[in-house]
Amino acid sequence: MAEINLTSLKPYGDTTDDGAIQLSFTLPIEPSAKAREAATQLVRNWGFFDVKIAHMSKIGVNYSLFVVFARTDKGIDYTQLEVPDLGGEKRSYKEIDRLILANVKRPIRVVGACTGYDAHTVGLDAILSMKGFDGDIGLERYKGFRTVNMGSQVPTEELIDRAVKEKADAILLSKVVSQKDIHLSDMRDLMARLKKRGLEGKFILVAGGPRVTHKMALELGYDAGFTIGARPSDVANFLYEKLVERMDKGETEPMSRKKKRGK
Ligand code: B12
Repeated sequence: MAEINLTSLKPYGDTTDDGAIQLSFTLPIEPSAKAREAATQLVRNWGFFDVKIAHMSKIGVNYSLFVVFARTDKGIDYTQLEVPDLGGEKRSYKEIDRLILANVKRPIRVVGACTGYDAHTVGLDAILSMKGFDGDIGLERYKGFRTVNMGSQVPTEELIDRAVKEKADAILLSKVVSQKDIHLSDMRDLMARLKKRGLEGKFILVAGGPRVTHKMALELGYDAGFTIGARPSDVANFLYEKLVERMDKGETEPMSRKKKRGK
């Protein structure tokens, strides 16, 4: 097997280090030989070579979709990257439920919503609803969670009001649409309003969505960010561990307990 050069990591297409990539984009012109040449030159202008148009089709009046194969010689030094990772132990729902019962001694209260303009509820439902996602049951089905799913297009103030009313331990925010970085502004909006109401640090703050990363969430002052492929048990386990950490610091009820948990 070919050795992988991690100090200059490149995409793999047919052979190691060939730098092969696939791009897809739309141009606001009709498909034609000229449009094909425009797409080719555009991709070359971006620094790629061996540019091949694999697909060109009309996707509306005056719009063409392109799928392009190309190559790059630029790599990244993978050994130098430092990225925060949610990590954590993988635990089954039964195990997490048992730990909550043993160590928190009450259900963890969570309130979730998609705020602002965002109407994409499938991601949040995947985490919260009974049926869950990818064979992993949702938080509603755990004995160790009491969940409120407020659905979509919830004004941020209403989400905060509900979290206060429910004495929530955690707020779960789903942001799917990322046009014009609306996911970032809505995440900041929640943080700013919490601060304004003197509720900063009161809740465990978890954001999720396809364009959310854990790194980004931490930078915005959240406790965690979950992205594509997140499973309910990952979120449940994170919430359990975070709550126990807060209890140990005496930041939340029940009273501070220093005992090592996880057994
Ligand atoms: C279904 C869908 C819709 C449905 C939504 C129905 C519903 N009730 O949710 C409808 C038809 C309403 C819709 C509308 C629109 N949509 Co739409 N939609 C999609 C689609 C096809 C699938 C999204 C989905 O359900 N994914 C499956 C779930 C399970 O994945 P997920 O959301 O990533 O969730 C996972 C993780 O991200 C994470 N997660 C998500 N949220 C949370 C929250 C927490 C707390 C945690 C812990 C984890 C977590 O866990 C989940 C499980 O792993 C995507 C394209 C795609 N293939 O993704 C476009 C897409 C999201 N839509 C898009 C757009 C543009 C729109 C519209 C603006 C279209 C329009 N012009 O009208 C409108 C916007 C409406 C609005 N006001 O928000 C764009 C967004 C582009 C962008 N960068 O912002 C996409 C990417 C399509 C595209 N390629 O253009 N859409």
